[in-house]
Amino acid sequence: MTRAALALGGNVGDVAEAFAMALKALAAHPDVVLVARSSVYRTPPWGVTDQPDFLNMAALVDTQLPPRDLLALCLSIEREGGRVRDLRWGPRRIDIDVITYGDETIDEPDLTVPHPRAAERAFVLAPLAEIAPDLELAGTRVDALLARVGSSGIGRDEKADAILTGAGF
Ligand code: A4P
Ligand code: MG
Repeated sequence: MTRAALALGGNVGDVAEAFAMALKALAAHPDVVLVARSSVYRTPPWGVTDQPDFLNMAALVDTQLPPRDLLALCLSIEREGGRVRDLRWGPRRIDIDVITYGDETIDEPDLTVPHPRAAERAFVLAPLAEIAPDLELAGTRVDALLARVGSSGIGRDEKADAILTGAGF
């Protein structure tokens, strides 16, 4: 079993419901154990800033799936979540990124792990610091990276969180 960190985000439609659906799909997979989930955070849009706030969260899974199969699972869950791929960094209902896969470094055309932009993104680091503060990205702990980038404008979304709790997560 390998422990992997996943980051979930979305800003279109009922994102909390999409998160619940995604956690359910992960937990239901025979080769995936859902170990932990963070709270849900409301975050200002990064990249393309002229779009609605995002909801973001993180999850830890233990899995027997090789990294590419874990990515394929995440992408298939994204598709079920109603995501339409169009504008890079643009609006979407749900996006699932593989942030780490054990301590493996993967550099392939369609899979880069650790996720190359995670270390500079508070919307990834804040949820991750809640459930895995000692996880390291490029040799630096997630909580230290979060302290570096700051978390202004980011707060927990109690209503979205309650939807996940209500769904049994
Ligand atoms: N890919 C390669 N490595 C990975 C990995 N480690 N995890 C490939 C997931 N996917 C990986 O992804 C395109 C391809 O990247 C995938 O098919 C996979 O083969 P994508 O999700 O379509 O690309 P993207 O999401 O448009 O671009 P990028 O740079 O991955 O953006 P992010 O990181 O997904 O950012 N602001 C806030 N506040 N919160 C957000 O969640 N998200 C984005 C999108 C922008 N701004 C945001 C947020
Ligand atoms: Mg992505």
